Amino acid sequence: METGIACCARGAYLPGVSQHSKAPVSPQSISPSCSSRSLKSSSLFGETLRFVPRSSLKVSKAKNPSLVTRCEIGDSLEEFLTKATSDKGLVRVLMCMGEALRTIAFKVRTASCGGTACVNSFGDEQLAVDMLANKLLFEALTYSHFCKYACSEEVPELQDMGGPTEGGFSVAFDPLDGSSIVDTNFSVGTIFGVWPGDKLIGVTGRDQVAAAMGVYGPRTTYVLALKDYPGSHEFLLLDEGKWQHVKETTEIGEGKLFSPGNLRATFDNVDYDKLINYYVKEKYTLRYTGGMVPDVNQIIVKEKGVFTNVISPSSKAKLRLLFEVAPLGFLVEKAGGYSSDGHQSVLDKEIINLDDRTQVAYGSKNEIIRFEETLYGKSRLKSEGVPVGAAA
Ligand code: AFP
Repeated sequence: METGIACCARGAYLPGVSQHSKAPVSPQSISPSCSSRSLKSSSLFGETLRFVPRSSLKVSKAKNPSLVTRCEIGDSLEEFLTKATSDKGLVRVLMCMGEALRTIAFKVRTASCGGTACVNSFGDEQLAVDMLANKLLFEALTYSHFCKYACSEEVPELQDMGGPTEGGFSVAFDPLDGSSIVDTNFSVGTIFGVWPGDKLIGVTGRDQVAAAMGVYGPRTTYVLALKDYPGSHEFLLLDEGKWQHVKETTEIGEGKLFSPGNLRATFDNVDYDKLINYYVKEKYTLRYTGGMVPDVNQIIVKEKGVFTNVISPSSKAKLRLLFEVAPLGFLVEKAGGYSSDGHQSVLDKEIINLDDRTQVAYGSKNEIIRFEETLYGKSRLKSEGVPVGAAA
């Protein structure tokens, strides 16, 4: 652990690398301790890529004043987590998931694609890359020793991971969202939510203690948020295998950027059709890949925009509340944005079945008001003022 060094005393230079790791990491290399390995500085670009101007350093205020509150851009994942929460079990779960994400990123990058599947072609075990991601995440959670139950979109049944109920966590994940677009080389990602104790049923997204996504694109990032710490935080995977804190988002502003999922529903949902026409008439910029992780991540990174995935009588809900919608809702709301199923925040929806599905929108406040008003004539977020609905 890189503790004992006051990060505020570091000045403009980002922390020296003291952990060693070699990417790629084989599945077996997620060690039981999940300890970080030591690293050498990047031999190709040296230290220059890790230089950040003083002006970009930020100081965050945690709600709990007993926590150290000076998390800085440039912190390693471990430094950030140990400052952001005093819960060592949660730190361990998130560190172990970081190890798995790093391995998955490599497996996605090197998968052979043909026909209907993308397959990991290295090592003795040849697995479809989404199944390999699934396996790596279950392994990471077992090794964390703080996960009671885990459950994935691929295996939607609670698996006992051996961790404690008291002081432990239950984790739901989508191992590789967008697996059908790996071959086209679009960005894909892993999504997960962390709940306290042993329950993933009868809980809501608001009960999460943390949520995160791994984004496998031109850059590999780990975006996470903690219940008791402000903001959503982006960590970049450096070439030496270390996660470095590169961005904090605490506000989502207004801006004309739209990401319209399940567009086929506009055929028999006139209100969704109206909403889409509004975006077009108002000359919004279209940014949609069909991968929910990059499509929602852009709202957090660009700090503006809206993502919609709306249903119709002939086009039913596809997105799963537990594995995708609630964890991403947590990340967007912690970043200062809003979420909605048309009537309420997706974080207030009770998870009744592991496989529950829902329509959803994420975005800035006005975008979510517009979404609710256009689809259902009113918005819970609106007290007064000028209507923003497409029907206005
Ligand atoms: P896959 O994992 O099957 O590729 O699905 C990805 C996804 O669940 C989500 O990432 C997208 O937002 C959504 O599907 C897009 O679905 P449609 O292409 O059916 O609109």
